[in-house]
Amino acid sequence: MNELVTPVVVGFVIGIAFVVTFSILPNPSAMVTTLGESIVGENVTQHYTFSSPMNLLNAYGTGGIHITSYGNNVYLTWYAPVPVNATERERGLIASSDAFFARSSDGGTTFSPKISLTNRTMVNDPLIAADEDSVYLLWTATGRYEKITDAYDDIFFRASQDNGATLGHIINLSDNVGNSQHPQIAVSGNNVYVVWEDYTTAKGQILLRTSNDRGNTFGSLINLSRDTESSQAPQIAVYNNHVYVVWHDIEPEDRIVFRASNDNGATFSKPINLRTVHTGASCCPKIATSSNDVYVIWADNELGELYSGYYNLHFRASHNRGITFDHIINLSEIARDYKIAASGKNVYVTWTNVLQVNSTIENAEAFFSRSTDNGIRFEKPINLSNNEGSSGNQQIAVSGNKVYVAWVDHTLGYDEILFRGSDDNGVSFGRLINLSNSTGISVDPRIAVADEKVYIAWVEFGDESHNNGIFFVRTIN
Ligand SMILES: [Ca+2]
Ligand SMILES: [Ca+2]
Ligand SMILES: [Ca+2]
Repeated sequence: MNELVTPVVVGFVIGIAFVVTFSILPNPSAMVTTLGESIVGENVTQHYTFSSPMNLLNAYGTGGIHITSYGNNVYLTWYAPVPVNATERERGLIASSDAFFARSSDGGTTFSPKISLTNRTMVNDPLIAADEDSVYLLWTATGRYEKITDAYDDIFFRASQDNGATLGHIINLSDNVGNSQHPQIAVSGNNVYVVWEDYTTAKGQILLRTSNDRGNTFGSLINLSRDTESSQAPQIAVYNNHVYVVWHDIEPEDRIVFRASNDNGATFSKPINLRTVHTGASCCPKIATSSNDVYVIWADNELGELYSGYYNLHFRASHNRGITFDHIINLSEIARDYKIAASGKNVYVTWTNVLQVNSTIENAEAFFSRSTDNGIRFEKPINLSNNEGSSGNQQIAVSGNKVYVAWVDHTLGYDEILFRGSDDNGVSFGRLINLSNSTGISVDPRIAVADEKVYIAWVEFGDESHNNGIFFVRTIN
């Protein structure tokens, strides 16, 4: 689901990677004031200053970027098209892609050259997580195959124990006949959890593998779903030894299914269906946890399908580690593209509120709402964007009392990455900041936070103002 409000080039373009020397080009004259006349929830005492955008990779067709940070280290992964080699051509492949990794050990001032993560083909969905000196990388690619017609996706994993300086061997976590897709990763101490949807049987299954030694070895497969039901879109959250997994069952009816483990993923509770209505469609849960509390949001359209993009954003909280959940809170009736984060007793949700101007034009807005009582009540939402163009694809990051939201905005007539930060737990936000300032298409923002620093990366489809690439900014004092 997760529709973007912006055009995105999808697929593998057999690319010509232009090698261009790095440069910061002058910004076009995009005045911040044209992005929103009335800044809602503005607190002018809050200032955020970012470095000029740095192009980490002058290349076309990159996507799927993810960023994370720990201490002074910043880690980035993405996929990009690569030429088909002789073996692949022999096997019937006409396009291929690889996953890449780059790191900074100086707070995002400089980055290492990119390295290829795999010799597999058709790489997709790279993900990254970091904890202390460990870095975990995950991606989807073709498993063993003779001809592309008998190729199936598997989930691959690779760890570093030295801040990304060297990477360990590649582990194929699924290694089965049938597509293994849409992985998610969560980390707590020495424990690493990888969950994905798997089509080894006719129906989608939610599979989990756990490592208790920082990704050196993994335990056996656990099937969290039931063979008779088709399941997809798993999400995972961990807190100490508690592991929470939620997913979407599409058969025999739409359900949002939750299971909890209190023993580092060794055993799981019985499935709970969080969805209490039994008509219409639902989709795409997101999960967050803090201490004993677990929070889940998802899309619900009791009246029909979700194609319209108009649906309820439903929320439920558990205060006892997922044993029971409070009743449903309806956060919005015109939401899409939602995210959730938690810190202490606070829960933060951001989503796109869809406001249709006419049949072809919509003005979507980036909304934000918070709860300060573990999700029992939510405050009146703040319209973070409050401007005339489409605003959406928000990302949120939280650190202590800081809340950061970035999104894609089309108000200027081209896509820009906008940012607002809060240093008072989301009570108020500083001014809008245009991070990209380019007439080219700027999409897919990703935020990482560590040691009071904010790092944001996005994909740029360049024009005369900027080159193509993955662009990166960091907060500076
Ligand atoms: Ca597979
Ligand atoms: Ca807007
Ligand atoms: Ca732009």
